[in-house]
Amino acid sequence: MLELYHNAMSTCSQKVRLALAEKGQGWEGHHLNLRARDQHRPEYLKLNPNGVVPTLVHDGRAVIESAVINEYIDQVFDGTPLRPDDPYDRARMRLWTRQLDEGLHAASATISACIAFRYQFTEGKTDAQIRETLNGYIDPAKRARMSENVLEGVRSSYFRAAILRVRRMLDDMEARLQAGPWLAGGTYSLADIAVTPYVTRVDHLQLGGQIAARPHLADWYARIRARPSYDLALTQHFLPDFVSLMAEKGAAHRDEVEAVMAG
Ligand SMILES: N[C@@H](CCC(=O)N[C@@H](CS)C(=O)NCC(=O)O)C(=O)O
Repeated sequence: MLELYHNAMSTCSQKVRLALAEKGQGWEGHHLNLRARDQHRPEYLKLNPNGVVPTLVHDGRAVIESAVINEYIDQVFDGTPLRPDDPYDRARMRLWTRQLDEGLHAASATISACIAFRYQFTEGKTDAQIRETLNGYIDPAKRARMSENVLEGVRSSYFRAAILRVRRMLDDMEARLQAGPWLAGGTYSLADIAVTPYVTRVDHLQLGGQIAARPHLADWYARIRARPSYDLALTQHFLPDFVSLMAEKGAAHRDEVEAVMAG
């Protein structure tokens, strides 16, 4: 039995749903409401002590960390391989997946929170309720970052560096995709899967101009969205409230973000 503890709009969950869709693997879902802090409930912390989604439970055994989960999925389930055979290409694939845990995921989360998601934490909430939610983050670095991002929005001291980090991802992808259709080797791989949610987030935040300005990236993104896995793993799970909040607030802040991107 295969169970996935996930969240519809979480980038890390999207990565894992993509890998499962590419493998044609069915799963039973347990949806966690991150704003209601389901991820911090004691029963969930037994599965994932980091208090984050996703968690894959395969025949009763939990696997955590989306990059680790995706390699596990590729090893355990039949279907088209998602890791290149060639050791050099596989190393390059891991460089793409690894950078998410080395700042890129945090940068994307910062931009999303500063521009849009902060309103989900603050609207209709008392100061005490907002504090309680922010104090709930288990990782102290994340707690500090999210507190400032939610309270200060685009004035957060984390905002500018986060935009520049995401710009670097877009530039790195454009440079790599000039040499071939996929990020690591000659075939679609976990590298392409890993960054798909983050490029989608750029798009949702009304920064699609940054994708269009990079022709190889734009072509890759069109091919990625045409894959059945994108519909199954992402589009079918998009929450209209989240998408419209990102569209509204993203448009309001677009000039500001574009100015940092251009700087
Ligand atoms: N390195 C982890 C990061 C997981 C992560 O940060 N998940 C986010 C959603 S994308 C989450 O659960 N956030 C809620 C929280 O931190 O309380 C992974 O790749 O699985």
